[in-house]
Amino acid sequence: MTRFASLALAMLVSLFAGAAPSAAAELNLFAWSEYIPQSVLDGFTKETGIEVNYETYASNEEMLAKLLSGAAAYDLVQPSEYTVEAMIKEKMLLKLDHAKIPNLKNVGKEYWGQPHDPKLEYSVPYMQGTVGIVVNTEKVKEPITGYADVFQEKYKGRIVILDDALEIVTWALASQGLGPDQVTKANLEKVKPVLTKWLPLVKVYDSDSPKTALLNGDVDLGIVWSGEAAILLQEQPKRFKYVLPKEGAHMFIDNVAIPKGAENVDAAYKFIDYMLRPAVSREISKDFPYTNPNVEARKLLTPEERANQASYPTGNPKLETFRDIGPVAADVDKLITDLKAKSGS
Ligand code: N2P
Repeated sequence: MTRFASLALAMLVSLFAGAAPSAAAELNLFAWSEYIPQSVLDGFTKETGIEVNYETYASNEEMLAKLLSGAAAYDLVQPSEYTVEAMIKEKMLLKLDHAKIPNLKNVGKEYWGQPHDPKLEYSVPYMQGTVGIVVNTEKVKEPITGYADVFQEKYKGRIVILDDALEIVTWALASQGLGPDQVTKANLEKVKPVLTKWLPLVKVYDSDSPKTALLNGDVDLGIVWSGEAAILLQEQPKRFKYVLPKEGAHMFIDNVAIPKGAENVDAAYKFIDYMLRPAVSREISKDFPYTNPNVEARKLLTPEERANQASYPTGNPKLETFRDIGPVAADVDKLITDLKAKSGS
């Protein structure tokens, strides 16, 4: 071979060697905001060479709408239990090959047998948590034990809540003795007057980082994700308290799942197994202190982390997961959108 020919051959080889892996080596991840540490994504890329394209959302409904619009193709999404149930029904999720997820064995046995996906055939638990009340005890001296205690006229303009229509509706239902499995059109009419009183009291709607308004002192009370509360308790334990409402609270199980039509299925499996490694899962808990479903990762937490009442509540709180509510979801959304518009938010 001439020197020129061998040079040309070497260039061709390097071109293909460079082109082939980069074409396959990516993962399009669509996940909740404030939920996956950048260090975990970087660690995954460093080890596998797979680039992660990371987009975030702030509600299950937002994720579903984007997926259904077909505006983008994702390889991995992060639905909560009730949305997993809906996506399975709509045949939107790929059936998982457990042989490709050896670290699935680290998931605690209480996460198997759940109604939304009893055999974890379509989804793998990522984090569990609750939706509860945070109180700034320096500013609020009266006892706060439930939703009705939060939404009082005297706290007007001092409240942050999640920007999540279904969560909000279930609080109003609970205040009327109705459970999250009773989201019907008739019951929405029933709680409309309650919500009409409640929503004008709210100062901030924030599902991304509701802890921020509390930390800054912009508000004194909040109804937030437990992991957000756990950070407040960790940073300022004397100032903040986490209360699980006596009427009952949502216990969510957030999962990862591969949507049908995903282009990088192997990369998705690799990520699922990677995030289930005890050390990696432990790293996630450090930044986002939700309830970790990974029993091996839990063993790596510090006693302080395990004692955090927002992450690992003790006692016997009334906690319920949500079920798929079907088409009434659109009514839930409209009710809250309309009431928010009326109350000027
Ligand atoms: C993370 C939100 C987590 C929980 N920012 C919602 N299910």
